Amino acid sequence: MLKRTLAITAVTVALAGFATAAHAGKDLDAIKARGQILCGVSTGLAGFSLADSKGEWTGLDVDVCKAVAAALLGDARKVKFVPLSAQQRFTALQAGEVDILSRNTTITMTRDTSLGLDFTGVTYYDGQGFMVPKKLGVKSAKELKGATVCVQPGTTTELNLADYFRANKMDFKPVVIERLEEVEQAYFSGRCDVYTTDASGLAATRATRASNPEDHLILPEIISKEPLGPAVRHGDNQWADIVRWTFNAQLEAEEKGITSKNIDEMLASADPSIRRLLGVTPGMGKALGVDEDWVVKVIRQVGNYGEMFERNVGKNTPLKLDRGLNALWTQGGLQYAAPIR
Ligand SMILES: N[C@@H](CCC(=O)N[C@@H](CS)C(=O)NCC(=O)O)C(=O)O
Repeated sequence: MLKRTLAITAVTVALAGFATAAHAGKDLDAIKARGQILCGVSTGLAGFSLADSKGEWTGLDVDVCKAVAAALLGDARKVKFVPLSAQQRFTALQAGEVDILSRNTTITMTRDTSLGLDFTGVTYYDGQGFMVPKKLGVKSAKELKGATVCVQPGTTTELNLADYFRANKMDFKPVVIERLEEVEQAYFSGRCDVYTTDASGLAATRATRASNPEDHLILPEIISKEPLGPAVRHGDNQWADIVRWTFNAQLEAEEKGITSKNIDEMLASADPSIRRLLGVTPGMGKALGVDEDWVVKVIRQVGNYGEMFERNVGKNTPLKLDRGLNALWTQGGLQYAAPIR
């Protein structure tokens, strides 16, 4: 019995040593020394990441980085946003120009493996769609044989487009343009019959760039799975953990009914899981290497997942998106956080 206890102690000591080593991640050290997170976002897509005339960024992808800054640095404003095109984004992350990529990026096997990235969760479950001018009279993607299709390079969109037309034995003419504004312009000026991207992107483009949104139809077919989420590069597991658990905490807060409005009352809750999440019962902050009230800072400054969703892309925004797949698992959706314990 004593032997066994000693053996367990030895393992525990070894694990503790390992945990300390993992704490010395170079990316996390650099962020702390800088006092700011470098967050790669898109060049400007309403609802996800868009800068106003004063250079203030808003959007769901923007809030993901703000939440991490609140958890780690105590202040959601300690983020510098770096706009990146689809084609620039992975090299920028690999080269250390940004610490995190939060830019409607689809998790795929090649990106996770060959590109040396780690995706930490799905912040928006999406799928690829098509938009056409109503005057074309097209009602289904199956009628797009021979169409000219506007698409951005370096995206899953470009690959799915080719797969879909091939699988349906249809030919098409791709018009491949790197800059978002230019690809949108090409579509609206009639250079292409069709514009294809993630359905959320179609909603954003139609609502904010069309001279009359009513003139455009988003076709019913969703041709792919596009689980969008933040990514970090390989090499600093603790930094990846902070990004991963900040988002899980925002989901868990929504599940427990904790919002930026009621956070003070919630701090007095007797529910053990709420007390643990909010650090009233300490332990989770220490485990992650951040302050015990990390989730309080996130919720107070950015809100829970539902608040973040509604503020940026929900029913009362130009995008008017339903929660759909992004509802919590308790409401028929896919958003399901691993337990914080
Ligand atoms: N989710 C797809 C597509 C992402 C993507 O780049 N979409 C375009 C069209 S919605 C975009 O965000 N463009 C913004 C930009 O180029 O700054 C991917 O990860 O490849």
